[in-house]
Amino acid sequence: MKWQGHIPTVPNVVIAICATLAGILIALRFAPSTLAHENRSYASGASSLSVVAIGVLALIVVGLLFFKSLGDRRYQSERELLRAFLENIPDNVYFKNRDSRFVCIGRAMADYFGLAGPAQAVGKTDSDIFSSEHADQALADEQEIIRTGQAKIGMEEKETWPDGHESWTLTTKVPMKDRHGKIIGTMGISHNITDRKQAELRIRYMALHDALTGLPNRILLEDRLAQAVALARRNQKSVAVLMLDLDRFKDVNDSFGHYVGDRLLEAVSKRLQACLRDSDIIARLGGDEFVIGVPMVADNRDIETIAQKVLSTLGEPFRIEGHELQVSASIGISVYPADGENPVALLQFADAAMYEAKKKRRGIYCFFTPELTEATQRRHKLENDLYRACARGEFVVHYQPLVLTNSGRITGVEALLRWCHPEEGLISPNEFIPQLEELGLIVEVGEWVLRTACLQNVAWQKEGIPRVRVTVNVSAQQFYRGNIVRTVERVLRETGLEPEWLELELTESLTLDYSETTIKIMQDLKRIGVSLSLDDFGTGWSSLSYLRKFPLDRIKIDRSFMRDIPSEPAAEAVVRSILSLGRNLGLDCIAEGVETRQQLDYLQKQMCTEMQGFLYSPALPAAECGALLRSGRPGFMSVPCVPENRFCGEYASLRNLCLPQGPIRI
Ligand SMILES: Nc1nc2c(ncn2[C@@H]2O[C@H](COP(=O)(O)OP(=O)(O)OP(=O)(O)O)[C@@H](O)[C@H]2O)c(=O)[nH]1
Ligand SMILES: [Mg+2]
Repeated sequence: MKWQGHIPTVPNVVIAICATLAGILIALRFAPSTLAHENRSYASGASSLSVVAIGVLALIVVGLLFFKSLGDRRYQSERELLRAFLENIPDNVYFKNRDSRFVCIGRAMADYFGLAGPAQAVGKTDSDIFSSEHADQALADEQEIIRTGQAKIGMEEKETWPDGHESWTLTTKVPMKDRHGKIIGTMGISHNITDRKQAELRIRYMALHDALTGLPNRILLEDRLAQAVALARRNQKSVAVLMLDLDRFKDVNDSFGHYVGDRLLEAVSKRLQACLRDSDIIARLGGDEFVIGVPMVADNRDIETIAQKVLSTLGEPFRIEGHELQVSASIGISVYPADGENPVALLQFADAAMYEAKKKRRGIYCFFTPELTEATQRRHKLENDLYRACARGEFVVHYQPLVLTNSGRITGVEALLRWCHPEEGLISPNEFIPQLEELGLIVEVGEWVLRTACLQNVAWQKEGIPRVRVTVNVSAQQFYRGNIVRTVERVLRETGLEPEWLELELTESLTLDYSETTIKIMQDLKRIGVSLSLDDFGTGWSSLSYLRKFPLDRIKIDRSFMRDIPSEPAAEAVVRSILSLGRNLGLDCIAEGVETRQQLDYLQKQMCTEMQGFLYSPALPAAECGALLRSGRPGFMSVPCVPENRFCGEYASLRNLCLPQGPIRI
């Protein structure tokens, strides 16, 4: 049964007084000497009075003892409850005196502190347990509670431990008062929220950092740049923003796989951090794009020194997963306050300058100039338009004849992608094909080109025109990610073109991956019955070993060698060597970019089988090319270039433009 009502507290002294009084009365009543001389009636009256008094006092004593026992039981039960609470509550519970020394703590808190038991905490302060950073704050909070009498409810406290690790608690601290309402200390309860807090911090970190390199992302970068700009404004200094993009990084992914690509990005980030100062801001915006913010710059010479240092540090070979990778980067630079006031504008201008650097010559840095804004706007517009171009059917395929050098007879046509922009007319493939790659549209568009070229060839064949092979360029993305074998099979089946009339042009850079995968894909393509040619031969590493390994039918000599014939003996020597190499390996050779009679004479002399170039014809719309095929016109033009063709001197095949044209420095 539980006692529900109020139990008066019976001090021991009251019981003692009552018991003493009762004792005195009993003594008086029964002491014979004291009563001997009293008269009998008085004696009998006093005797009965004292008996009554003794009885009353005895009752009082019994009553008091009863209440005391009840009080003791209640006290005992409260102590038990408190003990059970302190022993079992999983949160940290404590009582501290006015000096913020622990008077009592719960078992959980003792465990939390790493103590053998709660008793060990008595007399200790937070500074005996935590680092001073947290202890000072806790002391200040508790002293404020004692001073003001105001509780602190639901505070998030960060605790730093002597070994450096951190924990978080959700704490409520209230003043501890005695029965008279006097504040005698503080008491509190705190719940460990370290897991939740760490998850929150992780989410926050992820929201502000790049997952691969751990560098700040765009959001944090903009924030830091804003701080740098504010600091520079106060000190009349500049801030430089360097937008850095690795050159031909796609090739690393395509040749060695994304795993190696990722490791390279990490290594680049480490090198950047190592070569820059702690105060510099380094961020990764995504892909192979990094940004360096340099606060408090005095003049442009300092910026150039930094850009130069970054380029040369990245120029050192990287050793990744057993591969030695040689990379370069292009940097665009914008400067506060000369170019812009806010981070967004500075980043945009640095980006424009970076594109300019890529356009001029990769591996360099370029400062922003106002003229570049227009170019950037145009690029963004084209990007938007490109998405719609696919749906609206704005792409067309033109065909450039491949002819025998000795007779001028057409043996094939190369399918080349063109974009008829509704406002701007024909747009150079140099402008839009890299964007197709970036936007990830190249696989889709590449398949469309393949299908269109096959359909066109079938149409010409149906007309009875002498049969020629159609050559279609295959981008790296198509080759490795687009399931090219199944695509080619499907397109041939659907268009009805016999495989012998289709040739796929692969670029040398594709084949830098000597992996079994590359060879297997090539062999599967050969099994279908299509022929394979290696484009841009001589511009890459031209490893002779893969020429033997790969099931190729032809090699196409890069136009850059043709350009210097006959003026450059070295170019002649290279072409001669390639032709002889091809002959020895049983491969036909096609010379690209033939524009003059002298070049043709040279090729004839060197017994190069086929050629392609303006000397015979530029790339033509299907109808015109069909007319040329129908006429079977042999011979060559004397004019090196057809004026109405906007891409005079172009060799912008689909693949040529999405893969490197220069030596690949991987
Ligand atoms: N390995 C890896 N590749 C990525 C990642 N994010 C983007 N990429 C690839 O990075 C490449 C970035 O290519 P770009 O900078 O546009 O092209 P690039 O080949 O470097 O050529 P340029 O920059 O024009 O010299 C794309 O192929 C992306 O698929 C990533 O996290 N890891
Ligand atoms: Mg790049």
